[in-house]
Amino acid sequence: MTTNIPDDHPRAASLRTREAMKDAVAAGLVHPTGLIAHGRGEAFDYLLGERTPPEAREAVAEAARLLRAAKQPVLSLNGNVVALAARQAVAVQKAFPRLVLEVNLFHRTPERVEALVAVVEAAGATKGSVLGRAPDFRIPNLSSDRALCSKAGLGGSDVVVVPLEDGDRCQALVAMGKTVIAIDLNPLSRTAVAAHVTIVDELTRALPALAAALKTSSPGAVGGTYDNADVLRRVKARMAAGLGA
Ligand code: PTJ
Repeated sequence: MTTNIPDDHPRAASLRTREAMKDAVAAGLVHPTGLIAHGRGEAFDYLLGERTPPEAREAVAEAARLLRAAKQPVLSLNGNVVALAARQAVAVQKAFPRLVLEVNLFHRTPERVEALVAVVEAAGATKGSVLGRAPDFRIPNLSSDRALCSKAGLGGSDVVVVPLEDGDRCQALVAMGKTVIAIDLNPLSRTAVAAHVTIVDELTRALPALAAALKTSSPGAVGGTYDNADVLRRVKARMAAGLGA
């Protein structure tokens, strides 16, 4: 059932995205619990005034530096990410062709992986380039199906971008010695805290900013002056100020 969303509705864009997410659940792309994750993201975006904060720009610049220096950079894709931003994810890969795209799911079924890979290819990824269908690696100390991945992608990566991630896998990736860049509107999440760089911004704003930064950035290793804890502290203060607290 399609809902009539009037163009002049003050929340038309948000309602259209919700409608698209609902359709993506019906199509088997997004897991039903992905709608809950989306709602949590919306709530935090509200606290940002639905605008990119300066702290996210700092994080994007650092992320681009780290990715440019990586040997095997990977962007991890789950159901929500593909439904919301397949086109933007492909644009990041086109801006930085060494970047590997890999579908990696918490609620993993072969059918969902196939369907999500097909959507990313339809959005412009080179056919056969999106990994995820044939995992040959397990992330250690992670019992969920998110542990299943590819050596040529997440398994062998040194720098990995994890949008809308669950905390367990983020911590497991950090424990493997990988440099982890999270995109997460919730600055309190375990993912946001565990990652080396956390871009606290909405995915469809963050990915185009990352694509643009990758075109101009010079490479840089982890361990410079960037301080993720300080960035998170400042973005939390910004959200609190948004509440009038
Ligand atoms: O597709 P699957 O099977 O791999 O499952 C994916 C979901 C998203 C269901 C799974 O990873 C999950 O449950 O995620 P969490 O633990 O709810 O974490 C998602 C995080 O992303 C939350 O902290 C949200 O605030 C944040 N988030 C949600 N929507 C957005 C977002 N961050 C940035 N942009 C968004 N659009």
